[in-house]
Amino acid sequence: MKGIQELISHIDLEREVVIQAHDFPDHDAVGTAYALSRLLAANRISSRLCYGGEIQSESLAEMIRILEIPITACGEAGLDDDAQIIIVDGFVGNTNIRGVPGEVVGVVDHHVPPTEPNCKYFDIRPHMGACSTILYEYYKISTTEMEPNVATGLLIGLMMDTAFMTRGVAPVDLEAFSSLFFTGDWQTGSRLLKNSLSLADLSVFREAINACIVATDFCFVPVTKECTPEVMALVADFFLGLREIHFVVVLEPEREEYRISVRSEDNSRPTDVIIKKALDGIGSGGGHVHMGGGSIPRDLFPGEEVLRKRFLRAMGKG
Ligand SMILES: [Mn+2]
Repeated sequence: MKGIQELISHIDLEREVVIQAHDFPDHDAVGTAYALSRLLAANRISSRLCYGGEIQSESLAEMIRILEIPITACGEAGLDDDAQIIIVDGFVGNTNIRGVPGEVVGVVDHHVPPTEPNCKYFDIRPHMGACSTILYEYYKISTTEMEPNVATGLLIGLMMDTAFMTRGVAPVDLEAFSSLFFTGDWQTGSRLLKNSLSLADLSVFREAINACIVATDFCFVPVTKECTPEVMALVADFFLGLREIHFVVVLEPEREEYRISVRSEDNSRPTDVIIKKALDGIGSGGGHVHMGGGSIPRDLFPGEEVLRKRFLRAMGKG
């Protein structure tokens, strides 16, 4: 059985342990990283928390403040080559993990990996709605009492990734939810998640509503304004909320690449499969059945209309 004791058996106690959330982390990644560091602490192993890129989400920044999570950017952490890295909610083969010094000893994740991780310990459970649920199980199996702040962080991660328990939910996610709900502070958690937009984001929505192209139940939404992954995800969720729409692609330009955020309400069109087909040869991406994302380097970007048609073809419609 995978769990904290097996992970610990692979850790060299003489060397530093660093828990790394994926680049431009989300609530699930930070909540999981924090829970893991506290669980290691309960086993008398100290660790540091870091992330690649930057925190782009205001609500995540507030979660970190309120829960007093001691996480810093990898660049500021001053990691040395000797560090033992545990990656959560993402995988080293994945493009959203930045190459940091140190040895990757562990991966705890709920995304389908592109290849099997090449490290001492990995626990990857793609059927789970959130990485937070995996940490819930680690606490449960090891019968470790969970601090309220840890529970709140995991609850936020779980609610975020499952869109308040309506997306990709496994039975164990429900078990985790009902336990974390009473151990943690669900009011704070839901307030943070339900106020993640600001007036400044309205311009992106305005543009998206004007630019969207609908073909039967597929909505393609090219925006030209740069926005955070979180706002992109909320734009995608907004369009998925339209009764006629069952598949959404939001396209957004960044400095060096185009990013896409994808949502599906149709199990026969899982986002990870459709993204891989549509971006074949021009970009990369992945995700789960109901939510996914990807990126296309600028020099390979085929143009909005060609990209839209690639998605139509990937869905067998064109
Ligand atoms: Mn996640």
